[in-house]
Amino acid sequence: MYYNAAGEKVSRRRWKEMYRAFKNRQELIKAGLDRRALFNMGLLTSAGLLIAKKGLSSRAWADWGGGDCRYGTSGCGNCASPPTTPWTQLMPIPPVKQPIALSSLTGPAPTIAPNTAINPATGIPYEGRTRAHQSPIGSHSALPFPATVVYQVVQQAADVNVSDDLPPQRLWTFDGISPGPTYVAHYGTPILIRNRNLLPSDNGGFGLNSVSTHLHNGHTPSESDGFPCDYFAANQYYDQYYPNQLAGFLSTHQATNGDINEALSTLWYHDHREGFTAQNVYKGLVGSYILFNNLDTGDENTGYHLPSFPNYDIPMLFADRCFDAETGDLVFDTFNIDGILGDKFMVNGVIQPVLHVSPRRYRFRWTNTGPSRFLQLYLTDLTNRSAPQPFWQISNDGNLLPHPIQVPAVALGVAERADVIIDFAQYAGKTIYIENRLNQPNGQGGPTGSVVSGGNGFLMLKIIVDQASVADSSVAPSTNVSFYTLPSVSGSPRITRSFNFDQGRNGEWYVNGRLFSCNTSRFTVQQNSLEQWNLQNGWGWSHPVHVHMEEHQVIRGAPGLYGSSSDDSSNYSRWGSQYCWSGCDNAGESGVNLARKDTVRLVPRSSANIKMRFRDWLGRYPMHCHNVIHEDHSMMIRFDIAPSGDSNTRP
Ligand SMILES: [Cu+2]
Repeated sequence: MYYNAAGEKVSRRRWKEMYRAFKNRQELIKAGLDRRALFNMGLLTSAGLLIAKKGLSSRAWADWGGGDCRYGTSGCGNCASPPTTPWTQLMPIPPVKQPIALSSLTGPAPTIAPNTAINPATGIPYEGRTRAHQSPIGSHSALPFPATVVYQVVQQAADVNVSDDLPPQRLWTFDGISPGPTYVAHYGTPILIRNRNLLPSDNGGFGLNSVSTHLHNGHTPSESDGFPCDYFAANQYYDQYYPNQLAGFLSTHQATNGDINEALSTLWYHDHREGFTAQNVYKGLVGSYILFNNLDTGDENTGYHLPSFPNYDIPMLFADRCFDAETGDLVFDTFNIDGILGDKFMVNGVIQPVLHVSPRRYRFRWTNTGPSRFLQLYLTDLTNRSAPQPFWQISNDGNLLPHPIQVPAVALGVAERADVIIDFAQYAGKTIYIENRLNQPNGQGGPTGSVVSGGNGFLMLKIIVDQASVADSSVAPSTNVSFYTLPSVSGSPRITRSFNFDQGRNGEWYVNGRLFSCNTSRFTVQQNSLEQWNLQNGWGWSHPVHVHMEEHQVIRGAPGLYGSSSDDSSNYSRWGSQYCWSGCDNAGESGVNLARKDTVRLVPRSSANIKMRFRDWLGRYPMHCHNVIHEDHSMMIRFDIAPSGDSNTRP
């Protein structure tokens, strides 16, 4: 049986045509032809679209969906990966990254200014950094240099097993694994990571071995942020300094040590190379970064009493991917600039794995790593599919909510996160699945806004509650628990700016009608000021919009859960009516999304207004769509933070 992306049966002949188009495109990609070469050959339009010729239509692959992961009446991806048997591998839990002695770093000792001395072994500068670590790093007691905790991570190709039914995949990894190791950091303890690029020039079809690692949600100085244009070459290193300080710690109008209500918990890191973020992330360059403090401690006997790390506090990175129908190799379509939807679902790097748990509370840190698919995650009991299985959401993005909220599901655009508490005591001896029920049939639109009923979506993780009963000292989220309060963003902004996220005639993605350029700063934010940004979306797609460096609060236009099905009868906001209308409050889903965010979902024909303060660090940062395909083509805008700002209201 053969299907297209609409879930319609197609003939074997048509399927073969689609496969041939796909192979032709892969041949071009593997030939290493860049966009300029393809353009010169007359195969690309100026906007970067592959022209319809010899089966190379930009839609040819996008038309192709189906395969064994069909659900409901929709196809599920831009590909037809080989069949894989689910639940044969355990869910990997990436190891915690271990610090090393400063003297154990490969190469010269870290320096405040970039080490541009020529490495005699390579003939190029040791370090790829171009700007010094900014003041007061090295001159402030809280910011010693080098940091007292030092890591070294190596970006390298490695053969990784993602399924027993597929050949080993040659991925790009941190330390040989994808996802990479988990950093466990603590507020008040700055760290330095020497990031070594040993990626090969042979990319096996896609990816560029020039990288910039971004710590997503980090309150990070610009030169360590992983700004997309701060990429560095193979055989260089880049020292990144993460202060791990509360936002406001250098500000004149905050407490000396920063605002505790700005504390972060769940961050993640990923490649952010300008123009190649999608390829490099798709190829494996992602990982988790957790921040603890004396309230969110990682020990359920102290602080907020959240389940202890690492036994009962587990990061889960979700991703979808396409594999070649015949060879089983991971494939990427560089000619698809709408968004790539895979038909295989991975958790922590393995397709449909299994997790065994004890009958007690767990904290799961859910991250949607994309590249393009939106998720709405439910718990499903396949023996009682229509029964709601509510759980507790305690954070969104990197932030604990003011208090836990019981939810039927969590919606996550690319890069959005949610920490949830699930009490498996109620499921002792049973099997529960994490299921994505959000309908997103193909790469030419965002989610439809509808969800399918329980058991008819994609089962991503099988959780078997068969481990021994153990003590549970963690707090029950139902018992009047509270976390940080929301920092104030009341007051008049110094300036209100407007941004339009839309698509040009040739399929390119814009912010305010202009493409991203590394060297063009489109506006200047004044340090220690409050800004309001009004984000307006176009018609056709949903965009998860991410702002670097500072978090925001959504003051209008927070989207909630998508759709409504028989097991979601609550008054959550729905597709097309995503505003927080009167009556929604902090107890509801809209309240979840009115809390602190670093990524706001724009749904079609909607807008969202956000407010934020810019503190502590200066320099260049981007705002961009986190559908990484859109970001690369090139829905991103650079802004700079400086002692005095500009008055550009529509940059
Ligand atoms: Cu987008």
